[in-house]
Amino acid sequence: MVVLVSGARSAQALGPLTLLQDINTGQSIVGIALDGNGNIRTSHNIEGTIKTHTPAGVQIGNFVFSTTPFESPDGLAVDAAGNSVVVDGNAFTIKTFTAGGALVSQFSDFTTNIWDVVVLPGGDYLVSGNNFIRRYTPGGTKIADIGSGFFSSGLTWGLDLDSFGNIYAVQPIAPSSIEKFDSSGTHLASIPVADYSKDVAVDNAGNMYVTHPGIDRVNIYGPTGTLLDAIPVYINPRGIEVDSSGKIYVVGTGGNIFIYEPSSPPPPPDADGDGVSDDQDAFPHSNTGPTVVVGVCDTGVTNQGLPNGATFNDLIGAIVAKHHGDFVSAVAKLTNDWMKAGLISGSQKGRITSCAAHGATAAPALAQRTATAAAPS
Ligand SMILES: [Ca+2]
Ligand SMILES: [Ca+2]
Repeated sequence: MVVLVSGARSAQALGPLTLLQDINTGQSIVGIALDGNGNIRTSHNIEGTIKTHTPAGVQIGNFVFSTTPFESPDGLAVDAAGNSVVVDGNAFTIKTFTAGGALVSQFSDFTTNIWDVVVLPGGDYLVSGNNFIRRYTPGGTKIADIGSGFFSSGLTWGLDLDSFGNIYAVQPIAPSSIEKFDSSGTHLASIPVADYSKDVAVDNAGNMYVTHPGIDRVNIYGPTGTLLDAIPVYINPRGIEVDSSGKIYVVGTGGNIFIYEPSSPPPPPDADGDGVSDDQDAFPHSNTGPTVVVGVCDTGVTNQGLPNGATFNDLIGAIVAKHHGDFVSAVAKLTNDWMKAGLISGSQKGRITSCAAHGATAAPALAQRTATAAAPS
C-alpha cells in the first residue's frame, strides 16, 4: 500500500554544490538561455553580442546584436526552432534571430524599458517590463496582460516557467519578491526573497534560484520561499538557468558562465504529489480525495494510492460501461481484487459496491465519469 502525500511539493535538500565549469568569456553578460542541444547562449550588453558555448566551454557561435550603445541586449530565450529571442532593453524592442545571427523578426509595443523574455510551450512570448508581463505572438500581436498591479515597486525583471507552466516573475526592488501566476495569468503567490534581485530559474521540484547582484549571491529558495542555500558568485550575477538534471547556470557582468551541480538533483515532476513521477504514473493527475466517492455517494472508505500511481477513485472513474449493470459488475470486480490483495475488508467492499448499485444517484454521474475517462489526459 502506498500512503498518499499531500499535493504540495516539499522543499528538497540539494546537498553541497559542485562548481563544474567556469567559462570566462571576457565580456559582461546579462542574459542566458539553454538551447535544445544543451548549449549555452548569452547576451553581452557592453559588447553588443550574442554568444553560444558548449557546456565544456568551447565557443561555437558569436554574432553582433547591435553596434550602437543606445541598443543593448538584455534577457534572452531560445525558441523551438533554435532562434534567439532577445530583449533590446533600451530600444524597447523584441528581436528574433536565427542561431547564426540573421534577423528573423522584431516588434515594439512598449513605451518603457523591457527586461526579460521566455518562450511558452506553444511558441508565444512572455515579456516583462515596468510593472507588466505581456503575452505576444512571435509576430508581436498582444494576447494578454498578466500581473498588472502586483509589482509594487513598479518593476518586473527576470521571468521563468516551472514544469507545470506556472509563471515566476522577479520584483527586484525592496521589498523584493517572486510573484507567481498560473499559465492563464491568475496570481497564485507572492514569495518574499532577499532584496535587489534580478533573475529567477525554477527546477523540477519548484525550487527557485534567484540572482542578487548587489550582494554577489545566488539564493536558492524552496517552493514556498524557505531559504535552502546561498552561493557566492563573483561578480554581479544577472541571468540564471537550471536544466532538467538540476545543473545551475549563472552569468554576470564579470563575464563568467558558472555551471554548478547539486549533489542531490531535484526529483522529476510529480503533478499530483503522490510520490510517483509523471512519466511513471498511470494517472498523473490522480483523484486524491480522502475517501472513495462513487457518483454522489461517499463510501467513507479511505481512497488508497497504488504503486503505479492510480488511486481507488481513479480506477472507478476510468470504468467505461455500456449500462448501469456493467458499471456495477466492474466495480464489484475491482473491489474483489482489492479485498484479495488485503487492501480493504469485506464490509468496506460492501460499502463501495452498495454505492455503485444506487442507480438513482449513480446514473447521472456515470455519464460524466465515462466522458472524463474517455477524454485524453
Ligand atoms: Ca504522480
Ligand atoms: Ca497519480
